[in-house]
Amino acid sequence: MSNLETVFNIAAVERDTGLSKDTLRVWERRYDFPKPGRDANGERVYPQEQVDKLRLIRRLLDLGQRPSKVIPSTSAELTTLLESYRATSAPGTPAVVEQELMQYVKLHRSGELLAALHQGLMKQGLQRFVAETIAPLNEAIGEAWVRGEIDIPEEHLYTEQVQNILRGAIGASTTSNGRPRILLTTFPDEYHILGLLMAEATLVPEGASCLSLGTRTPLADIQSAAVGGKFDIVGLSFSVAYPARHAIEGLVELRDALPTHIGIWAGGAALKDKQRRLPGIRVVTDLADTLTALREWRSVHST
Ligand code: B12
Repeated sequence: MSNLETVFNIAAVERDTGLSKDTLRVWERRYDFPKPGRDANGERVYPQEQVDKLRLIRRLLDLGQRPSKVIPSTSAELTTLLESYRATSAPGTPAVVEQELMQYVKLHRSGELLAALHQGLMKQGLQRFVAETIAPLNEAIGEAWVRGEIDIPEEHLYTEQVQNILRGAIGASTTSNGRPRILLTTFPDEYHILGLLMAEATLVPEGASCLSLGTRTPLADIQSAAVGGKFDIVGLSFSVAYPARHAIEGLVELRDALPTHIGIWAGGAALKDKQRRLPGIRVVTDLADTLTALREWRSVHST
């Protein structure tokens, strides 16, 4: 390795690729890739082209490819494979507003993003803003990520600003003592928070009381918070990235752990078409269905 070549230590590679140090070391042993050199202290250093290949691998794993298949391939082969995914997620014709918001995300213009989101909220009102602007924008962000147009920092920037705007608007439309009382959270491996916030933004203007614990709550804590806080419903969110089998197992376990008078609503793309496998749980397919679930609950509990 020439001295002039740029190299990265393992912490930098972890940060850049999202692959943990442990994963990098295991792959090195198991697949003979990556193949780091060593610095003067004997610490691993990775050349740029290996880091580039690791980034391609990370993206393909996120799309469901297996390490044993992608790691032995060349960077050129991986790029071709990634292209085939990109071709199937070609951009539709996003609305002008969506295009403008996407540009702000890509250019890290968070102030302008926030202002444009705020304007959309003012024009549409909270429920329509969430259903008609944020839901399609999530899709567009996810697709731009598959095409390699944005990366984790841009996704974070996007999520932060959407959270800011939704939290403010939810706070402003909260009424006290509304029913049902809904506890919102996700299971421990689910980091995606926007589904929860979108559900809350849909329910609160209807007079429901929501308490969000944010993401990643252990099942035992969900159970004790729901019982202790006298909630009517526990609402959980599962993004499309969440393995449906785990979601079902966890939900069945939670159903058993909760008294029957506490309902469970489970939403998010991971549970599409899974209602049949979840007796005693209301699978919510989208935001319109969230309102239907609310109406159902109120009609059953009005007496
Ligand atoms: C923002 C984002 C991130 C951010 C999240 C930040 C945060 N704190 O939330 C970061 C960068 C951290 C991230 C991480 C990851 N992400 Co991500 N992410 C997204 C993005 C753009 C939005 C996610 C989101 O919150 N969606 C909102 C959800 C939950 O919407 P929904 O499932 O359609 O649900 C709707 C309704 O059902 C209803 N609803 C949802 N929940 C509930 C609950 C109740 C009670 C009710 C009533 C209603 C309701 O509301 C929604 C409105 O339409 C999506 C794109 C997308 N299409 O969703 C990708 C996406 C989900 N992520 C993806 C991936 C792969 C990942 C990572 C694995 C990447 C990685 N290697 O790190 C990790 C996984 C982290 C984890 N363990 O959870 C993929 C999943 C691909 C797949 N098919 O599996 C997606 C689809 C991007 C893509 N196109 O490839 N991500």
